[in-house]
Amino acid sequence: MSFSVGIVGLPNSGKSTLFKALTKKQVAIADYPFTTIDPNVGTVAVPDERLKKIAEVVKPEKITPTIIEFVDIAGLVKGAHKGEGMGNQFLSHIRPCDGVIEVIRAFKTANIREEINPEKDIEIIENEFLMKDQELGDNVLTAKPRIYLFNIQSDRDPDLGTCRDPGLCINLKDEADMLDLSKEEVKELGLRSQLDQLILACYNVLGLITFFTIRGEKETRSWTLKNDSDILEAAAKVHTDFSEKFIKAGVIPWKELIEAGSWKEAREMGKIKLVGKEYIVQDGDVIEFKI
Ligand SMILES: Nc1nc2c(ncn2[C@@H]2O[C@H](COP(=O)(O)OP(=O)(O)O)[C@@H](O)[C@H]2O)c(=O)[nH]1
Ligand SMILES: [Mg+2]
Repeated sequence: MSFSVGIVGLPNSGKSTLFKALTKKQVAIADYPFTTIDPNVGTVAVPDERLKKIAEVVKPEKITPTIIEFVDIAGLVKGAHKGEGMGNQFLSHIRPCDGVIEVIRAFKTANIREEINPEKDIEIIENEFLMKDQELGDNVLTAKPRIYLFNIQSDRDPDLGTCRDPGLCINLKDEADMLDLSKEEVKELGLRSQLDQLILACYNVLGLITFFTIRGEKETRSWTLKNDSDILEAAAKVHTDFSEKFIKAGVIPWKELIEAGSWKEAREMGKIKLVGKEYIVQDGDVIEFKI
């Protein structure tokens, strides 16, 4: 199971623009056979320099990045909790998500004449969450970790307020336009995508960490885990056999592996720590399960 982030916001805030830009990063579905094939769900590779650096040392045939899912959730309007617009349908789409990105319109267009008011838009969204939670007597929606994405225009209007924390100011139109340009053109125009930063911000706000596995020279892979998980939970991510028949695991921080130059050398230098099932996995651990 991968972690998922719902993209919510009022109509025309830029949700689908963001979704389209993010899913350009879509990875081959074959590696993730359990991913649902749904046009509103996109599987996105989590950018990680560490994976690249480990692969430079290990030289595997295949590098597989861990993923995070984004869901384009349409239909949030004022009164959705009472059934306005797509009403309850949209709220049920948010429920299974681990967190949400609130896309807030902070750009002007000729065809959108209403006043732009990011703070008011946030209030409407949060109020819909709150009303729904109160109605159902739980706190499912208001308790979701969130990121505020202020969809700004290049010549940012200072009256539109500053971004909220945790959040980012991104020009989604630029992000979408960048998709049609070559790498060289993007560089020439001095553009810089902030999508990687957004993906990592989601990772942080959801309290996720990454660990790595090396399968000989076959495959080097990154995996996502909740912060504070023990090694059995990490093992279960990789293979049920690894958790059910777990005996111990060899663990080394990714940087030490790079410094050693190879797994073999790291072992000879005594850098690979043998751990039992109580071990709490640390962000950046490279793990070899022994069964
Ligand atoms: N000027 C400008 N227009 C945008 C921006 N983001 C989205 N739009 C436009 O706003 C409209 C709605 O965008 P869309 O992503 O479909 O919004 P959604 O309803 O939230 O899914 C489209 O016509 C987009 O081209 C932006 O950053 N700047
Ligand atoms: Mg849309």
